[in-house]
Amino acid sequence: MAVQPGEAFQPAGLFRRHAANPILTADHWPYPANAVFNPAAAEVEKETLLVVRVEDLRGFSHLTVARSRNGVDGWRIDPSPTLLPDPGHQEEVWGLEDPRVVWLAEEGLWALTYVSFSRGGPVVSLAVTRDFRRFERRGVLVPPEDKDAALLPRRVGGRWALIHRPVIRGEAHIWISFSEDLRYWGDHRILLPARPGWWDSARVGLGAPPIETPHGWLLIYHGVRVTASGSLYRVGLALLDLEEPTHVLRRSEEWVMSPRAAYERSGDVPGVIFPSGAIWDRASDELRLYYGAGDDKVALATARMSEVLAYLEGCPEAAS
Ligand code: BMA
Repeated sequence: MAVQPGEAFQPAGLFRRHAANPILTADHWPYPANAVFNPAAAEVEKETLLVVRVEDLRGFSHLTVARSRNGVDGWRIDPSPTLLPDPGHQEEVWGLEDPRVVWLAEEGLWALTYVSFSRGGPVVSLAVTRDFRRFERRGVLVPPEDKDAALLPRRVGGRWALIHRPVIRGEAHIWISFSEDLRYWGDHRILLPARPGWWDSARVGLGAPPIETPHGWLLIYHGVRVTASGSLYRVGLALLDLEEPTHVLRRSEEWVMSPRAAYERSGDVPGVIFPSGAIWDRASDELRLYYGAGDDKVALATARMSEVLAYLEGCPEAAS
C-alpha cells in the first residue's frame, strides 16, 4: 500500500491515515457551517455514527449526526442541527463542543458527554439518548473549568467512573471521579498528569472514550506542547487496570500520532490532531480512530488493536 503523506513520521508506526482523509469537511455539510471536527463515534445498527461538532458562522458550536455504512464515505448528515444549545440551560450559552459517546448497557442508553460553554468557563454536561434523535439532558457533572470527558461504559467496584480534564491552578491533568448515580461525583484524583518537559507538558486530555480490552482500559489521549507558533496537539496512549482504573498500568513515552499531513498542518488551528471517537471491530482487529484535524475537518486513522496492545505492553509502568 502506498505510504500516505506523513506516514513515515509516526513513531511506533501504529496508526495509518486513511487515504480518503479528510473524510468530512464543512463543504460536505447540508447547511452553512464554518468547521466540522472533533466527533464522537459509535456503532449503531451496523453503521458508523458520528456526532460531529459543528461551528456555525457566529463561532458557536452545536452537534450534528452523520451516518455511514463503512465509516469512511457515503455519509448521510442530518439536514439540520441534531443537538442545539438549549436557552433554558444557562451553561450552554456559548455552545456545545467536543462530544464523546459511550453505550451504557446497564441503562440501555447512549451517554453523550460534551463541553457546554458557560459564562463561568467550559463545563462537562451529560445527555442520554436511545436513538440520537431525542436527547434527555442530565445537566452539568462537575464545576468549571472542565473538558474532555467520557464515562466508563460499566460500573467498576459498583460505581460509575468519569474521566475528565479539569484545569486547576493552571494545571491541566487527566482526572478520574466516581459516582453511585451518574449525578453526584466524588473521590476525584489525578489519573494521568501532564509531564513537564515532555511533548505532553502543557495539557493532556482524554481523546476517545476508554475501550475495554483484555489488557486493561485503553486510553487514547491528546498531549499539548506550547511552541513559538502555538499549541501542538499530539496523541499518546495509556492502559488502566480493568477493575482498579485509578491504577495506570502503562503510558507511552512517545506520541503515536503527530500533525504531519497537510490537512493537519492547515485549518483554523494548524497543528492539531484531536482524537474524540474510536470504534474497535473485534472480528477484524481493526481500531478506527476519528479525530479533528486543524480544528475544521474530520479525519480517520486505523490501527491493529493487537499491535496497539503489544506496543503498550512494551511501555513503562506509569505512576498514577
Ligand atoms: C481544545 C478544545 C478543542 C480544540 C483544541 C485545539 O482546548 O477547545 O475543541 O480542538 O483546543 O484548538
